[in-house]
Amino acid sequence: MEKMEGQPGFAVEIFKKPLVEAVLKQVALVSGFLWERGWAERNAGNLSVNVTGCFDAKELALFSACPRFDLSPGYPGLSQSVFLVSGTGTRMRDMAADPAGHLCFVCISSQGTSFHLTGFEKDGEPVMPTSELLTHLAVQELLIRQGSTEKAVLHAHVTELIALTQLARFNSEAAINNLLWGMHPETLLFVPGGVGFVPYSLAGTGQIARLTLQSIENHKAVLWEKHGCLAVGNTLHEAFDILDILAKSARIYFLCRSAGTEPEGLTAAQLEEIRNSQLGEPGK
Ligand code: 2HA
Ligand code: ZN
Repeated sequence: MEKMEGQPGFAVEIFKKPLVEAVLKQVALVSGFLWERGWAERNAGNLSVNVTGCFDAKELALFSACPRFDLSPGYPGLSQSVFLVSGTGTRMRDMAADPAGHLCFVCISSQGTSFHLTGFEKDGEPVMPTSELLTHLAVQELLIRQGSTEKAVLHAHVTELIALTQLARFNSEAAINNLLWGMHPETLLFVPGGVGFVPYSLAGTGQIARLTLQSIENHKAVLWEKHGCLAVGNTLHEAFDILDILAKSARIYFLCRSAGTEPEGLTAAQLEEIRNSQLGEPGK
């Protein structure tokens, strides 16, 4: 790893850009929500936001002076894109108090086969990107390929959703979406494309990145079996909202089960009526 010498000045400058500061405010709020909900124990969860639009061509060129790290696989679709990425080992509750101190800028090279890194140091070491960087980059590349306006990717350990994936009967897209949509009208309204289901894979691996990429193509969120979930949004708030709505459905299910009963769920006619209403966000 190359030293971060000479970089703090650049990092200080770009963290102060008004558009970047606006993202930092969102990071602080959303990471605080995750901690308060119990969805981010220890260093659980991570996030990335595409902030390429905050930089002009001259500023983008300055990243090439920052330490460079190889990327495998390459992400040609991310050429010259810049992301704010949560630091590996970072606690969400610490990031809520000091977002800039727990994030780093990742600027992808023109070939997409490496990235330049800048940010502050934490405990004398540079803040390095999350262990789930491969998943974040794969999803961010997909969003660009789809021409999506979505710029935020959020992974969290949403307890209620993890619990659902522990039940084998919900380990399919059809079964889990029927359950989630049936528990509350807003779930179908705001997550009309449903969630994808990613079978258990080791955290931080290329495999979980590949499976997530396949699964999220037609969804705004995916569940990672026995681990957590990941959502995309125009902003971090939007990505959080998706997880929050899904968690509410899961909670209603478990509350009914705790009361000793199987919930009825919305009827097919009720779901159809919601589908035909115009109130929801357009699905993906
Ligand atoms: O960032 O949640 O999946 C820590 C994790 C890994
Ligand atoms: Zn995780």
